[in-house]
Amino acid sequence: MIDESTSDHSAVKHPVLDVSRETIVAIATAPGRGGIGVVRVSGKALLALAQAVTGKNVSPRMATLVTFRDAGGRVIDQGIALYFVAPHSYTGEDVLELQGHGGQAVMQRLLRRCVALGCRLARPGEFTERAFLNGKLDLAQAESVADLIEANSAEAAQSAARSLTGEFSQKVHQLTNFTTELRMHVEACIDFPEEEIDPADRAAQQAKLHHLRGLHAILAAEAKQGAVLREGLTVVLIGRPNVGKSSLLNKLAGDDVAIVTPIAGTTRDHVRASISIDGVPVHLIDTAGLRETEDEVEKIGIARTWQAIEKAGAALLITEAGDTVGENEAIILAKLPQTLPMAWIYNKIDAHDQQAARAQEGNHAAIKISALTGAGLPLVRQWLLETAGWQPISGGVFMARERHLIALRAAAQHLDQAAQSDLPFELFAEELRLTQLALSSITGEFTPDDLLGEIFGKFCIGK
Ligand SMILES: Nc1nc2c(ncn2[C@@H]2O[C@H](COP(=O)(O)OP(=O)(O)OP(=O)(O)O)[C@@H](O)[C@H]2O)c(=O)[nH]1
Ligand SMILES: [Mg+2]
Repeated sequence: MIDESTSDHSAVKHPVLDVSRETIVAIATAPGRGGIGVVRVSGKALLALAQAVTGKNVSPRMATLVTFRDAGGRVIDQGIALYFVAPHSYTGEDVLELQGHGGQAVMQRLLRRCVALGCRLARPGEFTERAFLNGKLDLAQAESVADLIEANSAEAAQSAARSLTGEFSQKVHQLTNFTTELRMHVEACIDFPEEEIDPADRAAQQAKLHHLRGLHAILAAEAKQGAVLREGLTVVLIGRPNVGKSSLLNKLAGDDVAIVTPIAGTTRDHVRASISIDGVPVHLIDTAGLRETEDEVEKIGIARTWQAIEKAGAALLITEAGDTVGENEAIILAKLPQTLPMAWIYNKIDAHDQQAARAQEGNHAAIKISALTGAGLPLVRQWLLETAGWQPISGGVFMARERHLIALRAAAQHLDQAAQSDLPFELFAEELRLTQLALSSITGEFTPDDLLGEIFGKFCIGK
């Protein structure tokens, strides 16, 4: 967005660009102060724009030291202009990068200058959308650009980078090509009566299908792990007052995020902390202790606890070592969603002379810990990773989204259908066609416009 409060006099009445060409501009660097800030422009024939802003003829792919000036000739900044000629640029169009000093006012003035010269402010993700539309990236790669920017752990960044370089897409293409090959083989049989088909042909097709399903299963497992790295797990810490929920949150977060006191009913509002366990983002929510109360504020806190439980992916139900989960927690347990994965945490083992341990109690993992000393915390972290669905796999992980998992699941279903014994060739071929369709939606060969809008709309501006 242009900050209207930034006053300069760079607005000119006669843009040098033909607006219908839709040249877009945005500040590509993060808001705030930085050593360098970049304004990026993408469109057609940007030399005139470069000349107007810098007063120089910039050469393609050369870093040119220039002075950026407003319409009145006043200096905006001194910096570097970089010009990339289509199609050898990020977007596949002509791209001009104006690198100045990374101050908000400087960047805003440079941006306003470009807009005054006929550029339009880019929508979120529009540079990458153009890259996709111009065939520079496929859809899975384009999505990984946003995932890479958003990655909060080295593991998430690494898996997004693998998707960006096209490793994930290549595997999807490999599966699609294999499916096409098999489909051609099957379709070649459609025109012949069943009795004329060599049984060896059928056997060869089944063998190929078996191989295809094996490849698919590996890719689906890798993608699922990628989705875990991206989405992580939201966990609520619940239990009666004073059992040590806030203490556990603080210990897991490695910081005094929540107030801890011996007074029951200390935590009233949610306290959140996001941590990374082996690169998997885990969002912890400490809640108000659940009990009957007449205190108005505490009542609201307790209502919020139940709201948090509804949205959580898992719960840690905390009690004191020496107590039995179930008796005191009966009311809480009765109200919890049946499907919510839950571990029972027996806290304060230091005060009860017990050892850290993990066991199974009925359907639940039971973990003995001390939030005070940290004993047993590795067991809690391990349970959280398992519950998030994290299983480190040897081949590495691709950053994948729910959309990709849905497509891979659809492909798996069609492959399962195709594997039914004695399926007529027409139906076999049709299942393979549907498999192809599902797979190619991942890389964006057949993707509806509204889906594209949704994907790129979630990018940051300038990317
Ligand atoms: N000995 C011992 N004391 C603990 C441990 N964990 C927490 N405590 C103490 O228990 C008291 C309550 O801890 P909190 O973490 O505030 O408990 P809470 O469950 O968040 O309580 P509410 O917010 O009131 O619901 C504090 O005095 C803590 O120091 C532990 O592992 N060992
Ligand atoms: Mg608390």
